[in-house]
Amino acid sequence: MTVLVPVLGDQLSISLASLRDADPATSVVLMMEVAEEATYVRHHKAKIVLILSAMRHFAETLKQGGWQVDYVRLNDPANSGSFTGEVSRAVDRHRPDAIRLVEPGEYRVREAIRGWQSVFGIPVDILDDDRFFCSLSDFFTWASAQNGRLMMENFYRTMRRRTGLLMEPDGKPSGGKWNFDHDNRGGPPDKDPPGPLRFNPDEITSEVIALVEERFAGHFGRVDRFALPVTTSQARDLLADFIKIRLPRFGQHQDAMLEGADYLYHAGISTSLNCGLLLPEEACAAAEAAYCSGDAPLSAVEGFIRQIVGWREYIRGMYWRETPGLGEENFLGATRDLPEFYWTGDTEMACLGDAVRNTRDNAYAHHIQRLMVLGNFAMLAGIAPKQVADWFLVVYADAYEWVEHPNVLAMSQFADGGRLATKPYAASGAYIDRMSNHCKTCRYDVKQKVGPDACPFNSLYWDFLARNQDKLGGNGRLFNTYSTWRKMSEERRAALRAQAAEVLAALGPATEGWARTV
Ligand code: FAD
Ligand code: DLZ
Ligand code: SF4
Repeated sequence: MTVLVPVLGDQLSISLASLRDADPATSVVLMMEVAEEATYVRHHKAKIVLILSAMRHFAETLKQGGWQVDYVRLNDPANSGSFTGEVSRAVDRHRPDAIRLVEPGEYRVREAIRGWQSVFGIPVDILDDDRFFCSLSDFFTWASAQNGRLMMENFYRTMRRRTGLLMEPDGKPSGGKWNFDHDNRGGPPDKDPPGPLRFNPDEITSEVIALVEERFAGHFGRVDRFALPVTTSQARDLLADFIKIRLPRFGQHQDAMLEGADYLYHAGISTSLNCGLLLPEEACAAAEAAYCSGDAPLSAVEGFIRQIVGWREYIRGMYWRETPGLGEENFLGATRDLPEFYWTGDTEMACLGDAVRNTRDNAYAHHIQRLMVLGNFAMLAGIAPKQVADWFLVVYADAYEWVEHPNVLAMSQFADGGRLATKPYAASGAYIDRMSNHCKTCRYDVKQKVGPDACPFNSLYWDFLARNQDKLGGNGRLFNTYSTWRKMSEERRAALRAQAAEVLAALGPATEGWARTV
């Protein structure tokens, strides 16, 4: 009996369910570099390098562990370019009795795999991806018991109880509180702390960089400073360094931005978590241990663990609950094209320019840059959510539809009408000024709302609310905001809307079309 075990590029965990119980003597592990995965959206070059290099390293690890690995390279002349095409060729080569794989992270791929059994005429066994704390069936059970409103905070508390993370023996949360958000609202620090560990490309990565530069030359982003972890051992070093150096102040500066500071106190571990090099339980256990040993305060550790046990797991559950519909939603009816500067960074708005620079150079931006600068501006400007989602999927090395769609479409663009977030994450320049030092050097004046020097976020904020009053006016959490709008004089409101119209007219559409598939 021969079993073909396809392992996809975001399944690079030695404890993967399909490998865990398999017999190396009768299994053939299939790893496939396929063009379709790099081009269904035109991924940032660094993401392609990351996945291909990590796949090649993982294949070596498997071989050393006694596995038979059939590895198909991108430049193999017979490469069909797709998962289904490569599994078909592998079936011809190995004549397996069955195919066994872990469910993929994206709906698009899951749909393709569902057809394999009838196409290949052999059993296809699809296993749960148990590299998450919460299985999808447990998430759906939790969701169906919520009386309609699926609050992340409720899910998070359920997960804390279930995992025992930061829980006391009496069943109470450590420190007597579930949430230390109030301690975690500090503004920007004076200087950038030492960033995440950087890993110089070895021979395998250098070869992949050359391949990607040649084959995907037209894709967005820089790869000449590629330094992401591509093995589990590197990912663990990255995590250990974060726990020691940046975790203690992670909470305090979680929402802050500093010009030129790419990671601030963030961990930079999402690329490793999402392709399987690092497991979420390792990250949480390391953070909890730092609290127990007194090396990091509870507010920081709780904040970090909430991101992983709460947000990451909740987002994944929401993706599978809401997909495929979510990708097409557009509650606010936004239709404008994505402005060119999302690709070029060529804007006088300092906050946006810095976020795009980080994105282009590192295939990274931290949460507040993504949510309150890039996402916020797109929503205020009324950019079509599908274009915003495609952009986010292209530009980040940690982007997969399961994590990107709920974050972008539901959280940052309110395209789902509020099933995930109770109100839109809309903010004027004042928020960015409070949380960053960008406004100090910006050509615009954050205090001004109209006139040639006015911060564009200010008029766009009010215009967004006015434009969408029929859809958002009844939202209780926006009651005070709409009261303020109504109390403004008619002239003031007209001036703000005229200013916003000028800002929008100057945006113009993107011409590069990086996101479009080739
Ligand atoms: P840290 O701030 O150090 O947080 C630690 C970990 O918590 C992260 O590595 C991540 O695994 C997890 N986490 C935190 N917030 C979230 C969240 N909202 N959803 C899921 N996991 C979370 N994350 C992705 O992994 N891929 C994406 O494509 C992605 N797109 C996003 C788009 C938007 C508009 C927004 C607002 C957020 C997005 N996020 C995405 C979530 C978050 O921004 C990134 O996980 C984070 O910036 C990764 O950097 P880090 O490892 O330094 O995170
Ligand atoms: C992102 C990516 C890229 C760029 N290339 C490959 C690849 O060549 N082979 C592969 O197995 N996986 C790749 N991936 C990751 C897949 O896109 C990911 O496994 C699916 O989207 C399922 O989540
Ligand atoms: Fe951004 Fe406005 Fe501040 Fe400039 S003034 S950095 S555009 S918020």
